[in-house]
Amino acid sequence: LRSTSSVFFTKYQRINDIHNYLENLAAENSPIASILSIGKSYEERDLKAIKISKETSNDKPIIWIDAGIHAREWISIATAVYIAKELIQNYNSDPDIKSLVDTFEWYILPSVNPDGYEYSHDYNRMWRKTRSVGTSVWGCIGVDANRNFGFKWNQGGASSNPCSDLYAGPKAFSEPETKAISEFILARKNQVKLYIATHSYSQLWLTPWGWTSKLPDDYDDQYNLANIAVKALNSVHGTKYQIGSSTNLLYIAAGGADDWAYGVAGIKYAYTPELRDTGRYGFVLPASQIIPSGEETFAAVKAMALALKNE
Ligand code: ING
Ligand code: ZN
Repeated sequence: LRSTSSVFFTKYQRINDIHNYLENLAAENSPIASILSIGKSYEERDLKAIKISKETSNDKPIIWIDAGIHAREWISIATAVYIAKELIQNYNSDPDIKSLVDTFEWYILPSVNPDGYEYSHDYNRMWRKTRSVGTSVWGCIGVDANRNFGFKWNQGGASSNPCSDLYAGPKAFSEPETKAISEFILARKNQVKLYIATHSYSQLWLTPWGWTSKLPDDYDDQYNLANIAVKALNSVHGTKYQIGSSTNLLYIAAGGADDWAYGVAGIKYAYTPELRDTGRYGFVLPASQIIPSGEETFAAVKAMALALKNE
């Protein structure tokens, strides 16, 4: 890789620089990586993902990782790019990673909400929602994309008020960003074995459900795989994560991505990791923590994938 890559993770990059980094990563490693756009954001930015796979057949099991659905959760985006880099750069040197890239098709979408991400750099560091312009008489903009998925939509922990930070939108999948993810996943739903929607902050490895305090039938399996993730994560820098359902550890919140992935797409292992920290810096996590967060989160994802591979 070019020397620019060594400084890439020393700051929170803008969306164009992230896209350029991914393009270079793929171009320089074309046998195992390629770029795709799964759609466009409201402001017509590409929803750019990197596919990491050794092409052997068309129906390999899929691991999906996204991040940045909430604009201000910058560490999730940087960490997702870091995970892509690790998978690619260690393919030849780490036999476990080689086996994971040979076994799975990985799709990593670091910025689900690029419009909001750019807005959070230029105008409001605490922006959470998309940037879609609705019909609100108050002139309020944006939808909480993690309340916009089409499962139990707007049935709790979401708002019908366009000025709320938890606005569920005028209807399920009103946002081009959530719509694009749902179409991409549904077209491959029988292949997707692991769905990870990365957020920050709180150091939690969340499982479904978000819409109810009841636990799903698969909770024991979901918990056990999360436990493998959190143990591996902890072994890197000692960072502690808790495991539990979103409702039980946080609050009721219907219309989230992991509930939809599990409840509609039928993906048993659907998670929402909430990355560093526990509130000292919150969303404004110093850039010096990008690499440690990347290292430990990659260890978690790698451990999960190895466990699934051997399942
Ligand atoms: N937390 C998540 C949120 O969207 C969550 C918690 C996870 C809710 C899964 C619903 C489903 O509120 C953050 N930090 O955004
Ligand atoms: Zn979030």
